[in-house]
Amino acid sequence: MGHYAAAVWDHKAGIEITKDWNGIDQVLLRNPRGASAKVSLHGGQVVSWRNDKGEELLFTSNKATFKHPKSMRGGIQICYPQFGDCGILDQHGFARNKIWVMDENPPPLNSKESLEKSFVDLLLKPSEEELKHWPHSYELRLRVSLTIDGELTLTSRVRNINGKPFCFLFAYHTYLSVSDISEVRVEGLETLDYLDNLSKRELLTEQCDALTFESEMDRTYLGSPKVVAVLDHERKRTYVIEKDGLPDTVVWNPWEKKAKSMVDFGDEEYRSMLCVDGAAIERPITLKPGEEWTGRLMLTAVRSSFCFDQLELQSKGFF
Ligand code: TA6
Repeated sequence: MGHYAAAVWDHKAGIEITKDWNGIDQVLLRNPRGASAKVSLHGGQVVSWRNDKGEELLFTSNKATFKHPKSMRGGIQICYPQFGDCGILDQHGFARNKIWVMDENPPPLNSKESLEKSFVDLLLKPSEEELKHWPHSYELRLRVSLTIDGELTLTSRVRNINGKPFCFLFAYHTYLSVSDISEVRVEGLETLDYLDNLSKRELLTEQCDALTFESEMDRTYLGSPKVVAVLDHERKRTYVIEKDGLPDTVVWNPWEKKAKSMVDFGDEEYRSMLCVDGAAIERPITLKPGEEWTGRLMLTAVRSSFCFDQLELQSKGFF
């Protein structure tokens, strides 16, 4: 492991390459305080995010299948160029089922990004064979970074490599680990319109101040704010989800009946997870030749169950 300098550490210093059970590379990012994140070249999937106490913050099913091309049930999956099963491709698109490559010489962090980061760039480009199924010339670059404070950032850049214009949907399918779903509430989505995926995407309006969970939920909140908070009262932990370029938020818990119907998901595991996905799915994104889109997700785990107002003020630097 490389040397950590007082002010800034070389982004390569906090990086370790390992192989998973199928011999596929995984990249482990560490920060000097003991936090870590692991991303697999299978699907560009973040398979682990741990805080400085080594606590795992993402959910992974105990019954997950680790067999290419199916993505592991859990972590943070890259859903591209489709979300859901409404298009011509597999459910949630092909990106999460492909083997990506690591960019050995990524462009440096830009001035807006903190220098105190360990990061890795993964790339996905279409093969000749794949172009037959989805004939669009794109490059998808995923930068996964971990700050000195243990904040996990995923930045995806989709570029149209001078092919004909194409459009796509995108989501970070994020499985958060929670103590028990009955202890969880989500703040930041009140008064928004949402599509209820359990009733043919009926358009409804959120009436509650905070989301709580007593049954299956599968909703796409439209035009959601930059900051959404997931509060776990039992663990006194709050996940702060900040989004750029991702106007929608998907909230999903399968609950008991659907949990039992999924072979790669334990019957009771719905109690210890919640999906809250930063997404761009209501309106497809269109890229003309040479154009680029960026979607950024920043995840922080805060040690206390702040109320949302405090989090919003904190995220704006009021204290
Ligand atoms: O999170 C929304 C959703 O589309 C749900 O409807 C459910 O299908 C979930 O994604 C999981 O999808 P997957 O293909 O990973 O089983």
